[in-house]
Amino acid sequence: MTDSRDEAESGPPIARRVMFSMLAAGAAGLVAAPYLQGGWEKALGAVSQNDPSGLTGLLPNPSGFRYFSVAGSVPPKDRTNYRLTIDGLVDRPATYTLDALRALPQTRVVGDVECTDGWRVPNTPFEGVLLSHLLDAAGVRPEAKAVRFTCFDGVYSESLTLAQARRSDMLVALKMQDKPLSHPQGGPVRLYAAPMYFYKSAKWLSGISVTDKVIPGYWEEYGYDVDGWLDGADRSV
Ligand SMILES: Nc1nc2c(c(=O)[nH]1)N[C@H]1C(S)=C(S)[C@@H](COP(=O)(O)O)O[C@H]1N2
Ligand SMILES: [Mo]
Repeated sequence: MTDSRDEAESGPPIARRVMFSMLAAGAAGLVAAPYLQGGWEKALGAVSQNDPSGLTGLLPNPSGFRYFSVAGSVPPKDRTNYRLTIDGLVDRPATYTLDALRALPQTRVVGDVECTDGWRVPNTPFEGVLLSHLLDAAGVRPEAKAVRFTCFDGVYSESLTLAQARRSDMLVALKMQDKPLSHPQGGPVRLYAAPMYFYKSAKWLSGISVTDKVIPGYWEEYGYDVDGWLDGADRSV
């Protein structure tokens, strides 16, 4: 897998062509999503000598979760260097350390984890700070309409309308299944948008910016629904 990442960054044109065709596959729609399951590293692994079948990236680990990242590698962050910034259309922009987030009231949300390609881990408990709490603390201005999320992988982004963001099941999560979120799971802090497909739940969350309109996120540029409600979700906001 490490070999394939090196190829992607610096390697021969063939690797770049493969990457580009993966991108085109993603653009073709949700049907192609399982192929992209493992992110670029594992998608490229599909043509590597280590794993000619590419299947390792498609198999769930024993917990039922699958690792997904559109970034080749993401430098881990911990309580010494993690920061979450809230800015944009707010009266009081703020930057939180991990300790500062841990010191705020913690809320538990239990929901189904499910992405567009059908993998599912039901009744998964997450814990963290309500997104609405951070928005209220920052003082959202009247003209604000939406929230944009950015990540310290430097690539991924997501969005919610302000009304969606204020729901009581939208969490800035610090824990999953009663344990601190690990780095592969998007820790130390990720979004958990419980009523929506898991692609809405941005991993490695580093920025929350209040905006005057919805700015489509990473996968939404490739056709994923901006309003990524799960089937059967209570859509009232
Ligand atoms: N930063 C970042 N967040 C992300 C993604 C990503 O590639 N990068 N993938 C999304 C998708 S499509 C899914 S299914 C989940 C996967 O989370 P997991 O790796 O913890 O299972 O994260 C979502 N959030
Ligand atoms: Mo996903």
